[in-house]
Amino acid sequence: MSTVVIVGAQWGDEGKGKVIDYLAAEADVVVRGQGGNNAGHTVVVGDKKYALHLIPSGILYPETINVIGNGVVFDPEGFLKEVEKLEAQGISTKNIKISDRAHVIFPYHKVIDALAEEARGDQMIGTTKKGIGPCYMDKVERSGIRICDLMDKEVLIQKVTAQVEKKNKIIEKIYDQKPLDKDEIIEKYLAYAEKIRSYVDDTTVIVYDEVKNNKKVLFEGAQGTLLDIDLGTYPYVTSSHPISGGFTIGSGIGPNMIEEVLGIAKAYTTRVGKGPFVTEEDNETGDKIRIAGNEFGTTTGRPRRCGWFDSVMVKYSARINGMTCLALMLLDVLTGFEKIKICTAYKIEDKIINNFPASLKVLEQCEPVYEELEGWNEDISGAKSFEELPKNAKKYIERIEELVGIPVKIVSIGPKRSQTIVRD
Ligand code: 2SA
Ligand code: MG
Repeated sequence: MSTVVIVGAQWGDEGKGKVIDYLAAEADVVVRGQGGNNAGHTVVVGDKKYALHLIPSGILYPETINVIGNGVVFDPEGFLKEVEKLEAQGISTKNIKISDRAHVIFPYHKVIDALAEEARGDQMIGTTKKGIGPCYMDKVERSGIRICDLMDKEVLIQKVTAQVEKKNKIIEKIYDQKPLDKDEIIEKYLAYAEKIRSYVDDTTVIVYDEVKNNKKVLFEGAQGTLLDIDLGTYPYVTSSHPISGGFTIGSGIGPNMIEEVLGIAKAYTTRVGKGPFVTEEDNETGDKIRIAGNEFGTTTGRPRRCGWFDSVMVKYSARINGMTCLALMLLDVLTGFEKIKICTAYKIEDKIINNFPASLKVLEQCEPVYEELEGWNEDISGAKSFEELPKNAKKYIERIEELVGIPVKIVSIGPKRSQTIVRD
């Protein structure tokens, strides 16, 4: 297949970075189309570990073009820090293209993100405080500042001046905090502009041409399906479209240019941030998964909430993304559990629910209906094929395929590139 979309099937952190890195070996282009440096992808190569946020995971291959598409919200400070870190690790960052249409994150977005969270009190979303939501708000309100504006000194000064004045009113009048200094922001962003200028391009043309020339293009989703602003667990979601359809808008391609949609799911479920989580194990089981899976946020270091695999949710994900197959990640984390549970349906009192509900109130009342499978104790981290896996691990994978309704083509049994089983 020459174009593949990779999406998170759950609430993010499914291990997309690893799969993308694996597939990027053969890709000509890797494209990000939504979110920003709220994302955190960990890629392990040999004994080196790379934490990527805004830069596509194809960066670890010197020949791959890495596109930051128009749908991304771009934080120049975060970007330049990431570039610096990668360069220090010996990774060339030459092959990055930043869309001239992407919206830019400014300090007032981050300040407002944090203040709005605080104001929400116990209704807080648990955002990464990277300014993502407020930047998308400006975009939708049609007052955002884009990369093409950042590239034009006159436009930048005019737009930042207007925005800082407006945002300071919010910061001072609503939140009773110190206003931001416009000149300081302008000076900083003019310097950033020069540092990123060589990366800026019309990425819609690059992506289109590459697809038309039958090059291998990977669309790298960030966050996960259930964090989608439209189809996720609203309002406990991010402000963009992490689903496959998000790429048509977020990178400027037609939907008919997407050939395959690979969903990435963990062999269990995690969530960072607030919101309902039907299969959560807020107990010793959850702690055991968290420790075995090192379930802490890549961007914020927050401990992730952990629980069992939820097939109601992943089946919903498979449907709304048009997933053609699934990669099942972190299967090794479940080694040593005597019994492993899979949620096959939800119920409220005696009523069985098979489709993922829209209402949070309903979702909060849902109890998981579990099926219990036998676990395995064998170390699976060195398995080279599906056949080599213990009988119970194979049964677990096959049951997931049955419940979700699509094949599991990739099984990950450890963080290394070599610990990846690809099935025919
Ligand atoms: P935001 O900052 O506005 O996008 O937050 C809104 C919700 O989206 C969730 N969110 C994430 N969930 C999982 N992983 C994410 N990336 C980092 C990681 C997170 C981290 O890979 O670990 O390091 O903490 C991510 N980004 C956003 C967020 O938790 C809110 O629920
Ligand atoms: Mg992550």
